[in-house]
Amino acid sequence: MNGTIGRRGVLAGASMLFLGACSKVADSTVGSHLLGAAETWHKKVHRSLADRMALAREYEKDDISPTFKGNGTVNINTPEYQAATQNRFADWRLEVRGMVDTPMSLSMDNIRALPQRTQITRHDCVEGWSAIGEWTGPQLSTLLEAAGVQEGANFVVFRCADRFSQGPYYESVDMIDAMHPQTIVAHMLNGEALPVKNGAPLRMRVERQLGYKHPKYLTAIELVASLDDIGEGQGGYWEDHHGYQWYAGI
Ligand SMILES: Nc1nc2c(c(=O)[nH]1)N[C@H]1C(S)=C(S)[C@@H](COP(=O)(O)O)O[C@H]1N2
Ligand SMILES: [Mo]
Repeated sequence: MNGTIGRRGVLAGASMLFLGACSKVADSTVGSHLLGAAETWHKKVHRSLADRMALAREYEKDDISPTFKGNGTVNINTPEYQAATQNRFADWRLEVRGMVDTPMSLSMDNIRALPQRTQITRHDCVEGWSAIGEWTGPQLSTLLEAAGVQEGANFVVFRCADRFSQGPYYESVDMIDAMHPQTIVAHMLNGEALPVKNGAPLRMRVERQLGYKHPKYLTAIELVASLDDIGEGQGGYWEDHHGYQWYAGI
């Protein structure tokens, strides 16, 4: 796959799967009504893929919430993090590692120098609150294309600097959410550097997912084939410790 998985790569891979399945049915002697059923299934899967690629609603400046509350970890009481806030995260690094051709360690300047996306979206937390904010940062797809995703990488794991009760906070998404145009590595909220309570200096925005899938205090992006060896194997902090759904699409 040449180290890059674009939107096309994901779709081409998916349609190859469908073609394989359909030709198997066609070869069988079971009859054409089965083929018809397969076609319906084929269309449904296409529809749901298209649905997964659809954009989350974007709002206007006037819709921005006056305050965007901090939830979960809202500060990190380690000497390292406190020192990092003091020098405005000049030494913060974001690693891109795992199943990539070129592992990277990016500075905040590197991240700010990439093409940026700004989006005003609504964040929905399972605890029952929402807030609208304007987020800015490079698309995750830009970082993944630069690093060169290797064939067989199926998930992106996000590592965070904070510990949240039982341990480190981590999350993961599949390649469809990873390559989604609104999945960005945000370093700004409402035109300002990301506040500490909202995950300074970097946090994910995965706009088609619920709030807990948006990791704050981001330190690394890891490409993996399987989630089995990540934490307890369910793909994230909430999934492993509190039984939340891994797929929290909205
Ligand atoms: N590292 C880290 N990321 C996190 C959390 C956390 O506690 N630690 N909480 C999650 C939850 S449940 C929500 S709703 C959002 C809250 O984002 P906010 O603090 O910007 O409101 O961050 C998510 N990402
Ligand atoms: Mo949440």
